[in-house]
Amino acid sequence: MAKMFSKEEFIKSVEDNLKLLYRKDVESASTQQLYQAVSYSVKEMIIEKWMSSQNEFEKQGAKMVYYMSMEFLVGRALGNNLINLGCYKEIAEALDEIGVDLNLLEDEEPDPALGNGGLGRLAACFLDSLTTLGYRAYGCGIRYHYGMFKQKIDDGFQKEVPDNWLKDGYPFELKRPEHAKEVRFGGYVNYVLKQDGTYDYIHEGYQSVKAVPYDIPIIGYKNNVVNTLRIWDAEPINEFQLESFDAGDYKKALEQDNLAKTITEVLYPKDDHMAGKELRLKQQYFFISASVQRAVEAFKLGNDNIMEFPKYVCFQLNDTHPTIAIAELMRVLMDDEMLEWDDAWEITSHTCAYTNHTIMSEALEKWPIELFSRLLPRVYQIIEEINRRFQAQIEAKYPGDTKKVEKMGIIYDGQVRMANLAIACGFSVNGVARLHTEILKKQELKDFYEMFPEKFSNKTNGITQRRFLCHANPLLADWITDKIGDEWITNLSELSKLKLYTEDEKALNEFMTIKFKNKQRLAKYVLEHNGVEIDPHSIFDIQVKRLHEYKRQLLNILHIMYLYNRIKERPDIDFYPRTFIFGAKAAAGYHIAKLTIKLINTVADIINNDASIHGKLKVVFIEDYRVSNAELLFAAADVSEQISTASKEASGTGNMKFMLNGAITIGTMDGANVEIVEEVGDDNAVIFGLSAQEVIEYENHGGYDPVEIFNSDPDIRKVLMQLINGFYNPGDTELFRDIYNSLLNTKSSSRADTYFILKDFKSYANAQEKIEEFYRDKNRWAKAALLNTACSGKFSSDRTIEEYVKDIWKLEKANF
Ligand code: 26W
Repeated sequence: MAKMFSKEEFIKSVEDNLKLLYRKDVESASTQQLYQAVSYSVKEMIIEKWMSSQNEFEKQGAKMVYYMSMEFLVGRALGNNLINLGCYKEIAEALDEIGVDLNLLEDEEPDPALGNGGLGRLAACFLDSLTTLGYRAYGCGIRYHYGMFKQKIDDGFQKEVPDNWLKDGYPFELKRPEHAKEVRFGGYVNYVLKQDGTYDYIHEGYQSVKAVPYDIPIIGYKNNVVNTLRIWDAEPINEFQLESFDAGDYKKALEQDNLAKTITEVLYPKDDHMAGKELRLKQQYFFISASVQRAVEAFKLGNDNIMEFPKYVCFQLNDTHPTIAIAELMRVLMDDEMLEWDDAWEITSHTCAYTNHTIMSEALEKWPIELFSRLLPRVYQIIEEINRRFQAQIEAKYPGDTKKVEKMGIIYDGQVRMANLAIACGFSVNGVARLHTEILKKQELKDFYEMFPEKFSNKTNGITQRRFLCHANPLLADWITDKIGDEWITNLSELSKLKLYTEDEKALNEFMTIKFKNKQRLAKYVLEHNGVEIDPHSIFDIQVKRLHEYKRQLLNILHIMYLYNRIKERPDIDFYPRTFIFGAKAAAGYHIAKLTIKLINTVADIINNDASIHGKLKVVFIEDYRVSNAELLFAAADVSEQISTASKEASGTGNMKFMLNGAITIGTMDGANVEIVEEVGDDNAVIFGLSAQEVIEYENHGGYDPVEIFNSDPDIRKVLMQLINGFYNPGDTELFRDIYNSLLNTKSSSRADTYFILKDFKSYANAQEKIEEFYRDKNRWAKAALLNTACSGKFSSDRTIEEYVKDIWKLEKANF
């Protein structure tokens, strides 16, 4: 209980806010107005801690990390802030006493969907753990006016609707115009020869925009530490210049205005597909230049020896998207701080660290030189010099080996390769799961690993149990605290004490009863949002993540079609009722992904309305999958679908959230699944399919022909034929032809069945049969479910952050 809290005071503050904001009282206020008023009252409780934290950190001159990310998928703040303030229950009670349901207020809050998926949510979990562990940190990002699009399912098809999350204002943000920064684009660089024979580089003819920061408090769990997520918005550097307008320089005046308007307008809804658009590069440079300028300015306030910068500051680059920070820090140190190249390089190469989140080639960022040099002439110049010096280093180390330059060059073949810049300059490179890091070392970044082995390390991802257990599953959170105390909330390895209860019948029943109640809660949500009735006694088998071919939602739905065929062929079959639940957004232009969503909804309609199978099978597609409804899904799952083609999923984090909430994983040995199985034991998870090694073998040496399987396996052939014989879509038998072709059509450019769906099909079907058999043994299942929760301690983002701190950031914990 936050010391300054009293129910009466809080309710008074809410009533005052209602009056102040809306001239309303509790009775007459709308739920949205109550949500706003309560949020401002909670903000009031935070402000003191926020100010004192920042002052203490400054006074102590603690080293800090700037976590640079184009995405922060923070989710709703109200409930999470109350949990971390340690007063959720008290506030809920206080509000209940005046007839207000806190849950309803929470549903009024728009999800600040400032991210696509895994990478963005990881950044949010990291801020929660950094602050709860007492480390000084800034999240640096963009205040998109429109976040991840809202997904509407219309006749089974995904429709994208703009996400105007700021329309009612966002109570937890604080505008800081006093910390605004100027960011320059375009123009050209003039060389001015100085007495000492060196040159001064003057940037001219540029357009600039004002970067204005908005700060969002990140509250530590029950520890007076409040860090800041700083998201930058754009404003015209100076209001519309009438004189230049009069001077007929309409274009310049208008352009500056538009520049400001467009930069932070919308998040690129692309996940794992590079968006080579000029605006995307502008967005990257915009928030990075503002953040770097501010970081140097803040450092100088407390320190006058700039060479000590790396001792007090670390820039963690969340994938390649913020990599331009390297050249921008060089620019600021040389052009503003007047340092020589070598000093600037000494600082920069000891300040920047890079995390790789994907091996998908289409996700690796390469910018055309033309675009880069036109938009960022001075920064490009600096990258040219970094590249020249790095290539000289390569030639020195591998004389005459042109292949090395071809693979490691930063500027090559007309492109600026951002990953190469990050690795060549940064002092640290990490993957996000053990298998992924091994694949980076041995395959994707082999040459760099050979040249800089000391830079490479693994940091297996994690998730915050404050949101994904305390907030998402309060029934289970209270039960665990009742059994082992509440230390697990800040030390998740405590959960291992639950192993003591795996032989305790009563405890197992209590555990599964909680799971059943969470399934009922989800069933209520599905009935309200999908109008589909699902039976909480059935097995809830859930796959929620971005729609991507390598994540193989297609394998899941093809298997469901196979199960349906079996039930139709043998109606008396003893089949344990299953409810398959999907949640997934597809990038707007990703055709096959959107077609897969249509297929899932089409199959769902047929199966859900087929009375002859007596509800044995139900299929549900959750519309607009996002952080807030994800919490419901993780708590209600029996089976966690982690079925990506081995070697493709860098880590996954949904897999960890399901494990924490007592679901059993059916999956491939990919990403962090490998470490999940290691922690829980392979008899408490069901693994199938090709290994990463086997997949890489096939990719490097061929030898896989999906047509063979089509011809030899009648079950698979029947299912694939149903894609094109109108069984599911009599009106348009060609609708799913592209999916059929992606699996079999050897003629098309890309290899047929690129993600080995037919190859892993029967192994997957057998694994699913194991799941059914497993589930029928109630005691064994309950034991395994409890063990998954008990063994999930490793997957707290607290553990991940402690590893980053120990090996990369070298931060001291706050002591206040
Ligand atoms: C340029 C467009 C773009 C946008 C986002 C390319 C790539 C991305 C991200 C790297 C994609 C992403 O979210 N990757 C996921 O990162 C998670 C956190 O580390 C991992 O758990 C997932 O395995 C990985 O797919």
